[in-house]
Amino acid sequence: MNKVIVYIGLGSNLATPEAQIRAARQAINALNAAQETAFSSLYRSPPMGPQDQPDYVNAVMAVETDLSAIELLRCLQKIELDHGRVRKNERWGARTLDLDILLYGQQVINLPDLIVPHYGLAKRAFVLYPLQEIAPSLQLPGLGDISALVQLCPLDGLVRLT
Ligand code: A4P
Ligand code: MG
Repeated sequence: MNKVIVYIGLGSNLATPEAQIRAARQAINALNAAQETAFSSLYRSPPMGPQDQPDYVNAVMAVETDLSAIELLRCLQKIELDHGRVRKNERWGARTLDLDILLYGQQVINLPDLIVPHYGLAKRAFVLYPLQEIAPSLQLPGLGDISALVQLCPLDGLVRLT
């Protein structure tokens, strides 16, 4: 099967977020079927959604994989659960680990369980800025140039961590 470059958004705002992001990176690399090709800096930002929760730490990772998009989603969901993620009913509530498939090659996917490009991608500073850091000339299917999207997106308090 052909290899595809996939961009994964990582986010955490509980239980030492930086450590959660690092552990998730290791767990993704431990999947035999996915090899890291790039990893952004870590970024901190105030919560989007309910404000009574801690700041988030986010990053974006590129991997090369021959897993299908759904197979990869199942692997990422298992990693979320292995890292103490508890799914609650509250939308956008605090979480130890959130792994989103941002882009799967140039494919547009509309399945009940999987929408790619990720629906929030074009409006979220905590996704666009780290994505641009590792893929400065990326074209997003249906959305255009990464640099044009970044220009339209205010930082909203996003800070790059060293
Ligand atoms: N799903 C559909 N498409 C995808 C995709 N491309 N990647 C489905 C991953 N999952 C996808 O996800 C809900 C369902 O989305 C899954 O069952 C999957 O089949 P979830 O992780 O259970 O729920 P969620 O993450 O709480 O919901 P949602 O709406 O995806 O939340 P978001 O959009 O991930 O936002 N503020 C800051 N500063 N930084 C953050 O990272 N994150 C969130 C969560 C809120 N506020 C934030 C941040
Ligand atoms: Mg999610």
